[in-house]
Order: sequence, then structure tokens, then C-alpha cells
Amino acid sequence: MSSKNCTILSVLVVLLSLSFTFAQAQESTTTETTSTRVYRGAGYDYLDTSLVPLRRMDQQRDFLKNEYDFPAKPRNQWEIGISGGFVNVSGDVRTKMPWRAKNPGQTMGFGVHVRKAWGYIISTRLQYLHGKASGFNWQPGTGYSDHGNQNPWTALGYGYNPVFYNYQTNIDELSLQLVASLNNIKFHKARNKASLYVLAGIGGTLYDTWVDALKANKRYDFSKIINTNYNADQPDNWSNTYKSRNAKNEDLLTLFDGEYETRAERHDNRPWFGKEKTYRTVLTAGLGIQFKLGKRVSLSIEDKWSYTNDDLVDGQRWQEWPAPGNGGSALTRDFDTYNYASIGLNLNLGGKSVEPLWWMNPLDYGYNELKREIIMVLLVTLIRMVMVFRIVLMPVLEPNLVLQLIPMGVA
Ligand SMILES: [Ca+2]
Ligand SMILES: [Ca+2]
Repeated sequence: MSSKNCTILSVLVVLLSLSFTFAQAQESTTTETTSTRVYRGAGYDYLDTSLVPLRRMDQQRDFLKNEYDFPAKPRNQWEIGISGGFVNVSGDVRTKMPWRAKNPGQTMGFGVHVRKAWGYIISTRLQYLHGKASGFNWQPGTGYSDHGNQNPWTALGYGYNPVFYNYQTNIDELSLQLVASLNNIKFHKARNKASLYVLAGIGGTLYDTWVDALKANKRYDFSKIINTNYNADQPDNWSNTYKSRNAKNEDLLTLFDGEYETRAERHDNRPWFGKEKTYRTVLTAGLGIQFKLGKRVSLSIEDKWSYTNDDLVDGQRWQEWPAPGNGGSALTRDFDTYNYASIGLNLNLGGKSVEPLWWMNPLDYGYNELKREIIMVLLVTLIRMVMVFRIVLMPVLEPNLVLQLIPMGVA
């Protein structure tokens, strides 16, 4: 055989062996079932019938018999989780974070939930939230006046004097949410290690709100703070009173005793539960991210808003600075909404199940089949080239070599 023919044959053999090596490397680097050395998905083995519930087994059988192209949806785990974080009311009275509050414990809450995926995008979550929020204004107001003894400031005899509104509210919420996973359908990676999601839901809230209007059974004397000139706390050439809020806040923190002893104003046209609590249906919305810590454990950071359509969650609903004696102030414009910013720990539960589907990429199976198809086409093409070379070209180029290779099984 001439050296030229030897070279062509060598190139084909090398190409063939390289293609097999490539295919095996693909399988061995991605396989989770090393015993068979076949890639069966980075998320789960889609040939494993023990993961398929009985009601979907007919589909799985059809899939395994090659009579249906789609594997049945596997059983997936439940998630349970706990969380803790800050509770704040966006309302008429300024809410406080723990480091700005009279009592840091009155600005926080905790939550527990169960979550279940119904598809790769949508899951539902049932969450219970218990929390406290508190706050106070650094600007005084008189809008409470002329609204009867339902208002604590009026009932305690503050008359038309300016007061610093404050509140502490206790919240118990149960809500059912639809959660949409945003980033588990991936075109360039088999898995997501962080899961982004948004949620929207509906629920019910019981709340009760209290006011710190007395110190040792006596009314507060706010006149000292009201009459203090805080302009010295503003930067030079500024006339923005907001710049003096920190000094006022410090004085108010010193003045308040932190005992919210007086019931805040409540709706007298709504039922009260247990004499204290008011019920409201709430709409919830939020967004969050989960980080995978292990096969069953994840950490979540989330922010959730609850829309109450209620203006007394912070105990205050009156416009500021009405003209005394003119029938009182009007209602403020916006309702109170509360927020829960939390960090949580989640655990996946369930045997004979895959991970919750928001941790799975549904394209994993399809891409794998596509890749396998491409490799097979390459292999068939190479084999055909070898056969053409062996049957058509080699006898013409080097008939003696064919005779020599036949006993060796090469030709
Ligand atoms: Ca008090
Ligand atoms: Ca309000």
C-alpha cells in the first residue's frame, strides 16, 4: 500500500475512534447513573418508573415503548420553610426598623410555609405570618380631633393639641400564593443553583393596633419638643425640616415609654374578633430568590407586600392640620400596606420524588435527546465513509492490501 493510502486509512480510523471517545466523554461527564454510563438527565433519571405516580404510568409505559415522545411528569417533593424578618407598615405614621424603634422586637415577625410545584413554572404556597410593626411620626398632628372618643387621643383628653402619632400593630396573616419560577428554563445550562421567583396571592389578616399615649397614666407633654428650635441641627443654608428629623426622633425615643397601653382607633362598622382584632382580606405580592445549599436545603431572601384596603393598620387615618371646630379632618388618601422582608430556610420533603420542579430544567431531557441524535448522525456518516473507502476505493488503489487485510478483519 502506498503511503498516501495508509494516511487516508489512518485518518479515518483516528476520526472514528475520536468520535467514540467524544461520545463516551459526553456520557461519563454528565451521567448520574454511572453503572450504565448513559446520561439520563441532570435533574433525574427519566427512565426511572419509581418516580412516576400510578395515574401517569400509562404515559410512561408508552414513552418507554417508544409509542409516545414525552416522559411522564415525575412526582416532586414538597417544600416546607421557616423565615424571619422585618415587618413594616406603609401608612400615615412613619414605620421603624429595629435600629430606629423604641423596642426592636416590635418591628419583626416570622413565617412558616408549605410549597408545592404543579409544573416547572407554577407552584402554590400556603404561608402563615405573625409579626409586629411599630412607628412614630417626628412631625406633630392634630387631625385626630373632632372624631369622637373612638380616637384614643380624643378619649384621653388631648383636645386640639398636637400629638406625635405612634403605633404598634400585631399582625396574623394566612395567605395562599401562586409562585412563578423565573429562571429554571435554561438553554445553556442543565440546572439552576439559584431560583428567582415572583408571587401573588390572597389571604386573610387579623390585626390589632395600640398607641403609646400615656406615661405612668398621665398624658405626654409634647410641648417641649414642639417648641424646641431644631434649626441648629440643619446644615448651613438649608431650610429643609427633614434634615432635623434625627434630633427630633432621638428626643421622642427618650420621651416615649414604649408601653403601647391604649387601643388605637378602630372601625366601628366592622366586626371585631376577640374584642381586639379586625379582619381584612388581603392581596399579597412579592419577589424572592432561593439559593441551593444542598440537595434538600435552600436559603431564601424575599420581600412580600400585603395590600389591606384598610387605613387603620397604623391606627391613624385623618388628614393633618384641620381647622379646629370645622367638623374635623377628612380621611387620608391611601390605605395602609404592610411589608415583610425576610430571610428563610427551606427543606424539601418526600421519598421516591424528584426535587421541587422549580429546581429542574424541563429542557434537560429534550436537549439530551437532540445531542444524542447529532452524535449518532456523525457516527453513521463516518461509518459510511469508511465503507465507501473500503469497498470502492481500496480495491482500486491497492488490491494487494485488501487481500492482506481480509484475514485480519479490517477490510
Ligand atoms: Ca405608654
Ligand atoms: Ca393609616
